[in-house]
Amino acid sequence: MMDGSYSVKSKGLRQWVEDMAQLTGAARVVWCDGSEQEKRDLTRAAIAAQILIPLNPAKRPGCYLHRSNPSDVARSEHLTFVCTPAKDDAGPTNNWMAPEDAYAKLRGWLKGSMRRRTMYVVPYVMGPPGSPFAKVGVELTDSLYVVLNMRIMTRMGRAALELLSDSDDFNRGLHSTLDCNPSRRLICHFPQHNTVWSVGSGYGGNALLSKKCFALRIGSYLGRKEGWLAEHMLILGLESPSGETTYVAAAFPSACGKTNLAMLTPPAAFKGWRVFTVGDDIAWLRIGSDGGLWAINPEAGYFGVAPGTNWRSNPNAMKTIERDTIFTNVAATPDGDVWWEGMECEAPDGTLDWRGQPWKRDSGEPAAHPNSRFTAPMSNNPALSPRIEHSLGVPISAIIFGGRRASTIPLVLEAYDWPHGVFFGASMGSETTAAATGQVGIVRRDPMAMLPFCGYNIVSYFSHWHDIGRRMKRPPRIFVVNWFRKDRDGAYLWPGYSENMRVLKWIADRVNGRAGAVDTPIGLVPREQDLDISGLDLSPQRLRQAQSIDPGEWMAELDGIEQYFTRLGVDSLTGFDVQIESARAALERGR
Ligand code: GTP
Ligand code: SPV
Ligand code: MN
Repeated sequence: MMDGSYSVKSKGLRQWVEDMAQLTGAARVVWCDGSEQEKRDLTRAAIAAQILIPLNPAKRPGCYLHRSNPSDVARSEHLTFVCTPAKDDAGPTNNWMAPEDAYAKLRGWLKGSMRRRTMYVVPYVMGPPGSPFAKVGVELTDSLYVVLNMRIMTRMGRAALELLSDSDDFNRGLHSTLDCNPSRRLICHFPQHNTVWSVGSGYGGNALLSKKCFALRIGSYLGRKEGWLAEHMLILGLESPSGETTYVAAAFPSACGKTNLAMLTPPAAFKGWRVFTVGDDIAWLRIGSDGGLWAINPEAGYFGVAPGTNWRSNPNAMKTIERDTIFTNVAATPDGDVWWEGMECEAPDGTLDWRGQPWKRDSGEPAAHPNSRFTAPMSNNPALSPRIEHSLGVPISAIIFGGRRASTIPLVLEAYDWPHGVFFGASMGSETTAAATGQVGIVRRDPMAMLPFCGYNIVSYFSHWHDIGRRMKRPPRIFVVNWFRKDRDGAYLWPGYSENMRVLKWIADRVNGRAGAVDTPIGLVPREQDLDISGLDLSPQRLRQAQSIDPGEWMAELDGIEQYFTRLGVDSLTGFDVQIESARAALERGR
């Protein structure tokens, strides 16, 4: 911790911190430096305040459990606003408030909100410092939990102030927990001021302002202005036995498998193949001097979904969370360890649920919250890409769009070209998950998995995607995947997890010109001989079902997509109307 702002060169930063301390009436202002000593001090304070519960150091060294307010367990999309001067700039998918109204309302709530609290100044860098991609943010927060999470999720502390130097160009994030009451909760973005004000929530994407607020909502706005893309994407490197690495970025909606794919362990039959994690949630993508698309992961840690994570589904994640991890809203075992649904073992007797109450196995209630998470440093990941600190990032050969769809969408599909792929991305649908409050399991359109995260008009966002495509000499190929298709009995048709490697391999072989495909009315798919299913315990009939394209289902899908685009006010410049018509015509011909 630094004694004060004396070493801060940025006048704009000093002034802003002073203004915000005055507004919130903070009893104390603490500048974070990111040091080990500071981590020890803040952790001790968090334990004393019962914000963190130490886990058994023999089982989980350096690990803690946090139980959030039960009314504050996921992102609050209905309370998230984009406050651009003109409503149209926020577009049809964002909640909008006039900036002056939002500032006025929040000022009222923030006034004196930190009177008995400490305001932590958390400077951080998104991206490798020194990279042309890197950007500085500063979050002011009264939450120790937020500070300790930001320390894992970003490159936090002195490095950020050094990079910022005397510049005033940084994201201004103000966060106050208030009393976690949803009736006094708002997450407001002011893209034109590079500013985010978040009040009334201490959870995840609502409160760790580097993540969805800066890296995606404000990031996408800046990306449009500056000619790049901020996306809700994992990045991975796929190394073949001959040592060739193919980099892939994939956009799946929240809790639809990004972390799992990014950390994939290939199945036994894929000897010599390796997956390296570059990022698990966010990608910043730029056109490189070679005319290709280059990506970095702006984050430094993972805020991953706990339920479903186990030694079989994701051994690299299990390794990653063995130490120095903060667990949020998982269940606690009597021996000081953690538990969640989808672990391979039963919960032991005496397990406490995510609220800290004794868990009754027959209660029908989960022990861990469905959106319970781990915050872990990426340096713990055994599969971390060696290129993670590379200032230019990695060259992307393929982009994948995926969702959680029980029907219609085949296991894998390849677009004919960039505009067709943009149409795929824009028309994506997915079942809602516990990552946001609201009903779970209903299919909603989620363009590019950015529905909750695009910080400006989604129709201009589609044009921006087209524009990026036009500016590239060597655009990545675009694919669609669906791990979540079900049979009539509701069982998954595809085993998923490590077996997704088989689909990744086809994708890599396609972009490297080594695999075949066959045309369908919707796009290109692998023929039976194109997908490597050696050692896979799956009947050919189920695989065909997972891969099938049903003309009736697709006609209905296209109708749904068309209605959605009409609702958004998508114009013919996107070319989406032509894409829909040619798919319809192809389906008609095929019948
Ligand atoms: P966010 O962090 O919310 O953006 O989510 P994410 O996209 O990183 O999702 P994550 O990888 O954490 O997976 C979410 C849930 O889906 C977990 O419960 C996983 O176990 C499950 N899941 C991931 N991959 C697969 C898969 O291939 N098949 C099936 N059936 N489930 C999967
Ligand atoms: C998501 O919901 O997509 C997440 C978790 O990655 S949160 O940080 O809460 O947004
Ligand atoms: Mn996410």
